[in-house]
Amino acid sequence: MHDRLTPVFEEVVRRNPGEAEFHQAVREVLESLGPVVSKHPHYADAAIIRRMCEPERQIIFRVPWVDDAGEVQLNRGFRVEFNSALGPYKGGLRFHPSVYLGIVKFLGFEQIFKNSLTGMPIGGGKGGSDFDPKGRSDAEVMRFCQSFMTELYRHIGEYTDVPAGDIGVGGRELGYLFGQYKRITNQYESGVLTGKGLTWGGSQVRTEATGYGTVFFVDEMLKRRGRSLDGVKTVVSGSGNVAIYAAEKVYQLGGRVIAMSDSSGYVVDEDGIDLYLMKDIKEKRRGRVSDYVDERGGGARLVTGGSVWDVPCDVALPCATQNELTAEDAASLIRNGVVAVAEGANMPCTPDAVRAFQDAGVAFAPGKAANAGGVATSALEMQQNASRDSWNFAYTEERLHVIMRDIHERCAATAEEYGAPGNYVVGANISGFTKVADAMIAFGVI
Ligand code: NDP
Ligand code: 2IT
Repeated sequence: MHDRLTPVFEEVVRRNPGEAEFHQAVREVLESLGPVVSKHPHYADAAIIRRMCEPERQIIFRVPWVDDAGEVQLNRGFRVEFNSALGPYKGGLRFHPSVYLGIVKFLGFEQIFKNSLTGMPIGGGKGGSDFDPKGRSDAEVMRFCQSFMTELYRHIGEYTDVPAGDIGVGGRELGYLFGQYKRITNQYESGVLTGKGLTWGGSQVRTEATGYGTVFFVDEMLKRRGRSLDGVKTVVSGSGNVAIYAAEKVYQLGGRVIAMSDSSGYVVDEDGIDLYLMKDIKEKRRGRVSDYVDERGGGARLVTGGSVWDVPCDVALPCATQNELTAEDAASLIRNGVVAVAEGANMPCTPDAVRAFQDAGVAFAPGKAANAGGVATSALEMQQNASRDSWNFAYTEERLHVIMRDIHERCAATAEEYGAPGNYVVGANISGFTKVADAMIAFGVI
């Protein structure tokens, strides 16, 4: 790490004890910024980078709610408003039992650079709760969401902070959240949330955007290497929103998805995962990948224990959660001849896994570039809401495609400019950083 950045990192660790994921995300960015600080030392002045590592505002609140048995349940809610240099805070809400301040801060920090990379006017933020929607009835999820929004509403707004979905927060949750916001404020403020339903202000392609965008990015990386997705064997981890639409776009571009997973195990189907069935199980019935194997029959098999990354493939798309792909997994993917890896999830590869891919010459796309299509399409949703317009699917998808090509181009060109050709991590971090830093410098000390 550059010697002007080491003290910044040490301060982050000291001031944010016990937040391992946040430290990991900050370290990765700071390790990339050496060349930019050497070339343009003013970026290390005026505590710009120190300020960037300190959230502008952090909100933690109590979320009490009543379960179906009439018992009072208690969860903790978070919203970290990290950086508003480029626009209103923007980023999803995650509902998962593992959520604590360190997870929300790592996600919020990543979001600053990701949102900058999209080229859209959006700052960075993230929120969520340790609430676990699994096994809860619709009525319980509704009561939880209403209680969560009863506090959150005073902190958000079209021009202030615009949440969306993430793990455990999809169309159902956003509906309950928007309904409660609308009721409390007595305003139909469409631009306050994104990922809304298509009949109440949502955008075409937002549901598909993160997964589609990730695969558009892979397509660009492969093109650079004179290859395409045609006939390519792909493994996708997870089977949620990002995973399902990454798989769908792989099929549309001629590839085949042979394995997917959830937290209970993974399914291998060498004939190609039947996405119609997987969607029905995951999106409609909220089932498990084991249901897929039971219903699909044929050669599909379920593996519990072990790692989905043991399945040989050409392209690997980690689309579940942070640190799900370790150095050991990277070694087995490399041994099996993987050509490209793109992070559909946020920080799914551990730092030593990333290094292993780069050392082995595997094309590696970091989440803040590869999965930026989701938030970029959220910004397109905000645009449509602001102009009271709604665009069709083909037009919106083309906008997403152009944005992903631009992000790829910007990362590749920046990596080249700073002496790290082909290193998309360096390219994404430097390119995302300079735009935010320039705005912060323009604003003075705030
Ligand atoms: P979903 O809740 O729709 O799906 C999450 C998937 O990951 C599920 O299959 C889930 O399995 C699995 N998973 C979650 N946590 C764990 C865990 N601790 N261990 C093993 N498996 C786990 O979430 P999304 O698809 O929206 O999000 C997936 C990733 O993509 C996250 O990292 C998110 O931050 C990132 N992302 C999402 C965007 C979006 O627009 N939704 C945009 C950009 C990034 P199970 O059901 O068994 O828990
Ligand atoms: O991690 C992410 O970029 C998201 N969960 C999407 C955020 C958004 O505001 O659409």
